[in-house]
Amino acid sequence: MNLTPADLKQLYYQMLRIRRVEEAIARRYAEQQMRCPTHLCIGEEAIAVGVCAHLTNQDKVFSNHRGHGHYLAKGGDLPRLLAELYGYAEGCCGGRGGSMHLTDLEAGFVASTPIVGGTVPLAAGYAWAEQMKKSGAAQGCASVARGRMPEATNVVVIFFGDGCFEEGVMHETMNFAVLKKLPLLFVCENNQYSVMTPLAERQPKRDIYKIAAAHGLNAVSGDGNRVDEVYELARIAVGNTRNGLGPQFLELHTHRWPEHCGPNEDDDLGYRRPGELAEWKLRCPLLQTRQALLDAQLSDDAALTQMETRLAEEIEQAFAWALQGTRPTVDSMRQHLYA
Ligand SMILES: Cc1ncc(C[n+]2csc(CCOP(=O)(O)OP(=O)(O)O)c2C)c(N)n1
Ligand SMILES: [Mg+2]
Repeated sequence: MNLTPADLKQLYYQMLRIRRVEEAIARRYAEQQMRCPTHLCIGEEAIAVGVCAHLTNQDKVFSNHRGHGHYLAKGGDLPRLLAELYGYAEGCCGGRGGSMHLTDLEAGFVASTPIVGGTVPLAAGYAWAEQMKKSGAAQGCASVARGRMPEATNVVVIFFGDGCFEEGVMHETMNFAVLKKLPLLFVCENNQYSVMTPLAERQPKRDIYKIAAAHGLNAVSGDGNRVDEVYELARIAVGNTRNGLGPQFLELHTHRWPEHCGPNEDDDLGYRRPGELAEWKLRCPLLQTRQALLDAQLSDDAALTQMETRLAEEIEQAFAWALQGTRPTVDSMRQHLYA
């Protein structure tokens, strides 16, 4: 393992930050001020954090409808995320997109969209552009002609779910990415469900990562609730991608705790196996990491409480800023439209 004590503490902090932000959104949702559909990632935080820990500011992330964790882990601005949920012009998407259209170009978080699979080919296109820039093709081979060695490739990461893996565009994109040897990392968050339908009712019994491998990707699977495991698998996959070994694929097993869309729990609906949610809660990525930190005496109760206080303050301030937002004006309605 290449994980230092400082890294582990940082990973825990980032996961806790996402968890507390999501919980605060869930609490505030009942006030009826946020009117956009909101898909929370509580229970799945380790994947975004463990992968994004290896990305530079130049690397890019594309995400899906469940994107808050990816956005925050990549360094997206928290107050502007919250303003977006409230539909204010100060939001990261000008208040026009809501929870499922996030962007923070400065942080390298390019886009999330609600159309399942919609961002997958966009990420491939971005990776292709990065590859062309590196080879000099995009500048008419100027850097190659001058004999300059191009720098290591920037990496593009696409996060998506097990349901998305069933979209045709997913397979077209994997095929194209392998063909062109794109610097693209596919991260499948396999939480076993697409809305309320379990994987076993949607696909024959087989491993998702093996299908990716059949497309020619370097593909592995792992425990998406162990941030140390995600971190290690992502370290190798990001390194391979950066060093020109072509597209890589991670299938990470996890579980979403809240309802598919909205701030509540929905275990009473009965689409999960009895006891399934409780089992996953025992495997909480935060609990496991917290225990590891305490067991190895890398942290103590006082330090962890201080972390909580710091985060509570940050989140409260971010909400206070977001709530002072203004509505987009009516005369701006036709801006940013393409026809
Ligand atoms: C093309 C398309 N089909 C259907 C939907 C409705 N829909 C929204 S999220 C979702 C489930 C996606 O499941 P998965 O990719 O596993 O992500 P998860 O919600 O489990 O994180 C569906 C079917 C959609 N938004 N877009
Ligand atoms: Mg799913």
